[in-house]
Amino acid sequence: MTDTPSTSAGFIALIGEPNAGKSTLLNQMVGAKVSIVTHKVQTTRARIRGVAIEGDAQLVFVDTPGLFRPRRRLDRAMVKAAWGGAADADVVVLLIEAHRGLTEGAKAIIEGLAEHTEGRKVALAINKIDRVQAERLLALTREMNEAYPFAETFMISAEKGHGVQQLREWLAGEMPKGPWMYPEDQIADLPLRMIAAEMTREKLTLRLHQELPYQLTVETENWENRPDGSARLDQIIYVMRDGHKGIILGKKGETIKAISTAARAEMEEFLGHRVHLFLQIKVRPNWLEESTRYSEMGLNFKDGEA
Ligand SMILES: Nc1nc2c(ncn2[C@@H]2O[C@H](COP(=O)(O)OP(=O)(O)OP(=O)(O)O)[C@@H](O)[C@H]2O)c(=O)[nH]1
Ligand SMILES: [Mg+2]
Repeated sequence: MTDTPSTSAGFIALIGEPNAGKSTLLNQMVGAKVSIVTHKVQTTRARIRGVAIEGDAQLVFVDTPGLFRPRRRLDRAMVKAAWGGAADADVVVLLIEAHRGLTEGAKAIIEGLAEHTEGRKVALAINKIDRVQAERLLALTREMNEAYPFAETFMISAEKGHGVQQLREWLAGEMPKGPWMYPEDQIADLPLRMIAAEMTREKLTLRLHQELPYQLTVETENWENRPDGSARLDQIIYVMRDGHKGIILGKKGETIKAISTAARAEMEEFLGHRVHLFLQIKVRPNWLEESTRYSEMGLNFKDGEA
């Protein structure tokens, strides 16, 4: 007789430059959209956990904000959260974009790996392989492995799902033996009110131009489940300037209406019931320096100190 458990479970941090496809990969692994995705950089702001099961292994994926050179308090807190995710994980997966290769940003991350991962295995995932010729991948694999001793290299398309199963199986084999950390049917570990706020922020980011998405934040202020099975959600969009409010409202309120409709549809799909969504915009010139805003996002305010 042996009391070695048959199950295993562990944390896998997804790290990489902004836009590498970390959130797309998390959603692909979990099989549901728990982390928002846009074509713009710096979409994810905090660590988001998604749970997947492969055989006897429970894989807890930690999506992190992209790693870049931070300027603002918010940026610094995001980068700190990302490296913190790598430090707490059992295995780290570094994502790079196949068509961009070993960029300056990727080099900077590789320089930080040794310090932040302390002997933990780091796998390389070359993502977006659907965008390049196969020949290029071999050369890139060689170049990357000369830059860092990756435990394994995977070529994937997080969006299309190519190569994702191989990565999953390898990760399952790397998980420490032990009991599962979450119930079998749990796919995300972040409060629903935060997921709902993120959904609205995604729609705002997709529709607004230039710097505006980086100058706003969304919070779910009130969530009321109603007897008829629907829910009323009140959310606040914090912006920095009066002018921003006008842009988000749009002509005759058309922009905010479109954003609200799209966000509500996604919430209803995720929650499986009707949602009444009420959005309010508040001008708060200094929200980037308010600690409450950070805790609402799941970030540490102090991490943003220069
Ligand atoms: N062609 C292609 N596009 C992809 C793939 N994976 C992700 N993308 C796209 O890349 C963009 C960025 O994806 P995200 O998942 O938001 O990237 P991220 O690394 O989480 O970005 P941040 O949160 O900003 O750090 C989106 O437009 C995705 O649709 C892929 O395998 N192929
Ligand atoms: Mg992301």
